[in-house]
Amino acid sequence: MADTAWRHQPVAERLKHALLKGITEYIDEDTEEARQLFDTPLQVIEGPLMDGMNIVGDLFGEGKMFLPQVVKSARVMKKSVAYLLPFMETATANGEVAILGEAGYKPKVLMATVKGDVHDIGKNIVGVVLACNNYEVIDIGVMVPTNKILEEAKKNQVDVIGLSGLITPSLDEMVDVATEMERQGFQIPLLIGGATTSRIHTAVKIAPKYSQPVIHVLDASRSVPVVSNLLNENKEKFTTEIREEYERMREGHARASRQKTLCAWKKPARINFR
Ligand code: B12
Repeated sequence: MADTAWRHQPVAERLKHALLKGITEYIDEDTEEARQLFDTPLQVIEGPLMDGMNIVGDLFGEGKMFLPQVVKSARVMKKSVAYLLPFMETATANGEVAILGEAGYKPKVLMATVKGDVHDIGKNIVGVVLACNNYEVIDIGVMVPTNKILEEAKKNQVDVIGLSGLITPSLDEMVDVATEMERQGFQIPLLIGGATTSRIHTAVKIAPKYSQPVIHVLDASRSVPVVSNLLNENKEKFTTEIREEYERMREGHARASRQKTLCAWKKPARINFR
C-alpha cells in the first residue's frame, strides 16, 4: 500500500518529500498551496523548492541518492516551476522593472549554461524573472562553448551576459569566457551564477580577467536589482562599490594564502628541531 502519511504534513515538507522521492502526482496542488502562503511565486522557488533541491544535492553528494533519482527530482522541480510561471508573469520580483528606452527598447540579457554543464533549472528561472521585469532574454541553452556565447552576444547586441554553472569545471569555463571577452574588447557586464559559483571565486579568479564589471549573483531575485543597477544612472556608484568589495576579498584571500604557506613552512622546521 502506498505510504500517504506525508500528505498530512505542512506544505513545505510535502514539497520537500515530493522532490526527494521524485513524485509529480500532487506537485501542482502543493505548489498552489505554497503560492498562496508566500508573497511572490519566486519566494516559493527560493524557499521550499530550493531547500528541497539542496537536500537532494547533499544526499547525491554523499552517495545516498543516485543519478536517476536526481533526474526525477529535477522533473518535479521543473513541473513546480512551470506551474508558477503564469503567476510570475504578473508579479514582479521587487518592483525594479527595467525602464524601456526610446521606442520601447528593452535591455537585452543573454543567458547560457557554460560548456560541459547541463544544469538549466536555475538559468531558466533567472531568465523568466528578468523577462517578467521587462528585459529581453536571449537564452542560448546549456553546454554552450565560449565562442558561441560571444558570437551570440555580438549578433544580438546584448547589454549583459549571464553565465550559469553548477559543476566545478564550469568555474574554469567562466574564467575562459571572461578572458576571451577582454581579448575581444567587450564592453558589457558579465554576471556569474549557479550553485557552485561564489563571490570569492568570482572576485579572485574571474573578475581580474575582464576589465568590465563581473558580478556574482546569488539567486534569481537578486538578478533584477543587479541588472537594473548595471544599466541605470546608478551604474558608476554600483560598479565602484562592487569593484572595491572584490578588491578587499582578493586582499583577504592573498593574506590567507600567505599565512597558509607560512604555516606549511614552519611545521617541518619544528619537527626537525625536536
Ligand atoms: C538537479 C541536478 C541535476 C540534474 C540537472 C537537471 C537540469 N535540467 O538542470 C541532472 C540529474 C541532469 C544532474 C546531472 C549532473 N549533476 Co547535478 N545536480 C542537481 C542538483 C540536485 C540541483 C540543481 C538545481 O537545479 N538546483 C535548483 C536551482 C534553482 O538552483 P541553481 O541552479 O543554483 O540556481 C539558482 C541560483 O544559483 C541562481 N542562478 C543560477 N544560474 C544563474 C545564472 C545567472 C546569470 C544568475 C544571475 C543567477 C543564476 O538563480 C537560481 C534561482 O535562484 C544539484 C545540487 C545543488 N544543490 O545544486 C546537483 C549538482 C549540481 N550536480 C552535481 C553533479 C556532480 C552532477 C553530474 C556530474 C553527475 C554525474 N555523475 O553525471 C551531472 C552533470 C552533468 C553535466 N555535465 O553537467 C554536483 C556538482 C558538484 C560539483 N561541484 O562539481 C551537485 C552539486 C550535487 C552534489 N552535491 O554532488 N544534476
